[in-house]
Amino acid sequence: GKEKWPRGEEKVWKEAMRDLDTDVSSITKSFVNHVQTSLARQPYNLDNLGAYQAAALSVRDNLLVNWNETSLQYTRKAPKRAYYLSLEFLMGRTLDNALLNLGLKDKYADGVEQLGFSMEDILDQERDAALGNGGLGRLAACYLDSSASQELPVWGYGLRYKYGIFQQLISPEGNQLEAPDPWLDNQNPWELPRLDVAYQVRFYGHADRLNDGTPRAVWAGGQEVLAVAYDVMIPGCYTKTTNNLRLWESKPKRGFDLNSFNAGNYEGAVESSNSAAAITSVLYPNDHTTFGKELRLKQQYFWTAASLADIIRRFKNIGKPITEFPDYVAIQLNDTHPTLAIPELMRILIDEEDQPWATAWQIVTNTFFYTNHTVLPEALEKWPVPLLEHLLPRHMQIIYDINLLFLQSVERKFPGDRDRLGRMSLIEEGFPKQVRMAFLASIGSRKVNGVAELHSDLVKTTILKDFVEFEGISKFGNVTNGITPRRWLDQCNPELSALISRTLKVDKAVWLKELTRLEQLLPFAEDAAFRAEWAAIKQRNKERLAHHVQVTLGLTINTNAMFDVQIKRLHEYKRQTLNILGVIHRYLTLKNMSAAEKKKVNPRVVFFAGKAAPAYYIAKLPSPPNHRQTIRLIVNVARVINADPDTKDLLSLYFLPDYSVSLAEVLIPASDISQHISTAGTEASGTSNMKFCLNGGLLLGTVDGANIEIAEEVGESNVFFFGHLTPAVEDLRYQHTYHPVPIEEKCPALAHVLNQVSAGLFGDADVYEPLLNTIRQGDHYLLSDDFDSYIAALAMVDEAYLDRTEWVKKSIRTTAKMGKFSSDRAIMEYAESYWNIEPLSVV
Ligand code: OX2
Repeated sequence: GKEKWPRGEEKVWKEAMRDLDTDVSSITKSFVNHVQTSLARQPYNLDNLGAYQAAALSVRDNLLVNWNETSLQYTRKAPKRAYYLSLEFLMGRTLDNALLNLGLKDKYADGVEQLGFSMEDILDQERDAALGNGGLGRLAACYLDSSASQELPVWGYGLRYKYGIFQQLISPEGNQLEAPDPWLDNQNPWELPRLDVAYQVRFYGHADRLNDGTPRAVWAGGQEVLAVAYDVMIPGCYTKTTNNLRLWESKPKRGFDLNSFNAGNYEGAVESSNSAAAITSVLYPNDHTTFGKELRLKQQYFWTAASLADIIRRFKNIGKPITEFPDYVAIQLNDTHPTLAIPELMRILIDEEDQPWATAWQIVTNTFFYTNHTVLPEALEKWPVPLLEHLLPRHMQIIYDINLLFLQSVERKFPGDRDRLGRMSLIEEGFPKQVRMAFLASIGSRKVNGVAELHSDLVKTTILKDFVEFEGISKFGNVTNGITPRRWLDQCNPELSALISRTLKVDKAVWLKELTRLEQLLPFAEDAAFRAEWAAIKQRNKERLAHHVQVTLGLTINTNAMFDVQIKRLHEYKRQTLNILGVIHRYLTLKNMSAAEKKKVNPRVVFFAGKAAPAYYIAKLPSPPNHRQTIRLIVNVARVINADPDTKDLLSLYFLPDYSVSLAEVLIPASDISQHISTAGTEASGTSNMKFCLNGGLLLGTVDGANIEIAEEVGESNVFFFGHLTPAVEDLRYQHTYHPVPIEEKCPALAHVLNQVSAGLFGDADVYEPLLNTIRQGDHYLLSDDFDSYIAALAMVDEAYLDRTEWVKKSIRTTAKMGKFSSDRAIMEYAESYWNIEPLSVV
């Protein structure tokens, strides 16, 4: 039946509520209107930043109309929804992406030009939203884009950090310096404060079991803080669907803590308001490391508690019994960071909804899904029991109860197997005892997945082996990661996108959402004219990068060289050190060449970018890793090599500071070859490998993570693989420990390179000794085992690049076969095989 219009005259409302007009003159009107009213400025004093703000506010109006309509449809149709809980969303810039997804970029460009601005300058004013460390956070951002583009009812939940990932500065000596990232300093047009959406979150206090025959307890006292919602609009590509990313900000419950204020304790009152605000003040720069820091645990609980309260309130509006919760709600845990959601939902169901334990556990284990992103032991979260007991006493009780019942059921299946009970317990014995979050996430979830085939196999056979044996293999799956082709092709490489649309004779609106259509490019690899266009675009992207480096760093780059790129967080397992030692090897080789030999050498420019863990941070580790020395070595090798007249035309090296999503958008389309050279079995997936290949860059890598699946798609002849395979790694490490062979014997080429560094060829000899010694002794990441095959692979890359026709063919074939790696495919796998949700179209 027809619903009754809620208030006033329907006609008047409806006429005013039309979608916004999007012809160029309406766009300039809206832009100028924001200049005059929202910004209160004049054409006389409007700079690029003001123009960016006006354009953003105007685009945001369009997003809000769609966002509202989408929310209304979700409320009306009450479909099952999925929620993506991630402590990190590495969004980057929004304006360009929003314009492209709305299909309005050309019109806005036209409009702002008429008003005397250039679109490029305007886009360049935006600061990155850098609320993440690396791959895990960027994956979350790609999944939001794909969810909206595939019209799936998916919301993200995260934290609104006042400061994102630190800004990286490099001192003249090559030291990394860190500065705060005040990204919210100039108003953020992409968020909508929802001061009316707020929840109280409790910490500390005491939990008393009722012992009335129910499992209930009362948790009281302690500190209460307020979680306030900020909503970020997530537009789908060529669809009205505009989803929501809800970020929580912490606030004191009252402006002051009145108790202490009344007692005359002014300082204490201010202190407690500070501590509430501190919860969401800064993103932890952890990438693959965990620390038992109270503030981090507070962040995790604050965020999961607020998100669950919000999800439950929305569910209750549907009016269904709580036992039907999993029919309407799926919650994806992005790594173990939100695992406290499991005991928190138990607490709500038992203490507040008065459900029996078994019913509550049934609801919980049908609601959550857990994605593991690493098997590195140092990255697996564990929280000290005393800290949990202090901060979250009720949750600690619940975790003990879950553990007891769980171990009883393990004992029933494997009677008398005490070792197994010890291995599988949620509580690791020791001083202090610790809660193993990956185990809690696994047993509390409906399904568990890894992020690439190899990684998912490793999860099943190593860290969660006992759980597979106990719960059955069908609970454990794989969803290979993906990337959004909107940002990582259409937006960052507009010329290539246009060439693809022309060649496929189909609008990008189609192929960007059906990326396997790129396969139709395959025959064009044989077309010389097409190859010429393809190569010319790569060349212009290299010039665009060179221009960027010229403008930002004042350095001149040889764009006739091969561009060789490694950009990612600095980490021992990612082996940036292998790369720089390879560069030194190349340098030493060039130095020994005759002029005639040099003539045959292809010039190469090597780029590095990436952040290392901050100094104060790694100082707390038992054995600090050497990322920072690696940066220092790269910078100092660059200083020597780039100034050496014997070699500088053939080899140069750059460390680009402050790696970010925006910098990646310039670097990736410019790369001829990129390096993904982790020790086999350590990089769960990698996602930048997919971005480079989608943009026609070739891959030099180990047989690891998603590299393997990329090679399966594009063909092994189009990638450069080297190094030992995963099954060999364990044996090799055993050899290193129990039968060490001196590096001079084992790998003379590497020994020579190390000795040159030790001898001071790049200055500061003693600074690098600890770094070099990790390779000479122990060599946990197997540089000495892989160095020779790495050098051989680099030579094969050189060789292949000499035949430019064949190289361009490889490049085209690579792009053509990357369809699988669209995050649309990945998100549909989650939707269908995990969450059981369906697209809902908003018209
Ligand atoms: C990263 C993994 O290291 C990387 O291989 C993967 O592609 C990415 O997550 C997205 O799945 N923190 N970051 C990661 O794992 C952890 C833990």
